[in-house]
Amino acid sequence: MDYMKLSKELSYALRHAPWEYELELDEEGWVEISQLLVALHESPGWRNVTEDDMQHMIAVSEKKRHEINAGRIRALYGHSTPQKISKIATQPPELLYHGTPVRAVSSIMEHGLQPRQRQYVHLSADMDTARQVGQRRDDQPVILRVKAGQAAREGILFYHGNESIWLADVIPSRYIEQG
Ligand code: HQG
Repeated sequence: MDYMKLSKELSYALRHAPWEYELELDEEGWVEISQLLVALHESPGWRNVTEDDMQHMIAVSEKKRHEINAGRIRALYGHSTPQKISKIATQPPELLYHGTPVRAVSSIMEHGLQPRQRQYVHLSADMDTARQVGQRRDDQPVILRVKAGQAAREGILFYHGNESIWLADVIPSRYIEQG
């Protein structure tokens, strides 16, 4: 079993295109694993995939992208589906980080951090994670510091994704520092 491939397939289904699997995410992004399996079993590459494979994939993944509970599975972050996944706002750490390509910085400092194609802005709890996120698009990404504590106290909403990822609504540039 190629667990990385399975993770990508499930991320696609649970973050971006559940309708292609005849699934509907509930308000918190959950779907029944049994329904997901019905759809996966129709495709030749996933004919034998099981819930145990999904459990194992989550256990061996470097990043906690998905979670399983009581026969259901969901993506923890990254959604782009039209209906916004509801999250409970919580107080973030004082500082969060965001890794981005050099070419995006001037626009971010002008317009703030925007969710772009996703439902929420994604922030990292530490600089290493932010660097890895930024390196998807630039060998030498810029790591921005986000004054999350202050932003939250002033009304910007933050949400927990996993232990290293936080989500937020648009973050105005006054809370963002470079270098
Ligand atoms: C940028 C992956 C111009 C932003 C990662 C980013 C993460 C702006 C891009 C997770 C902007 C959006 C999310 C503005 C934001 N002007 N550019 N005003 N505001 N941007 O992929 O944070 O491996 O939607 O800097 O590791 O890169 O798939 O967000 O470069 O955790 O699990 O617009 O996705 O996780 O890109 O990544 P994305 P992201 P997985």
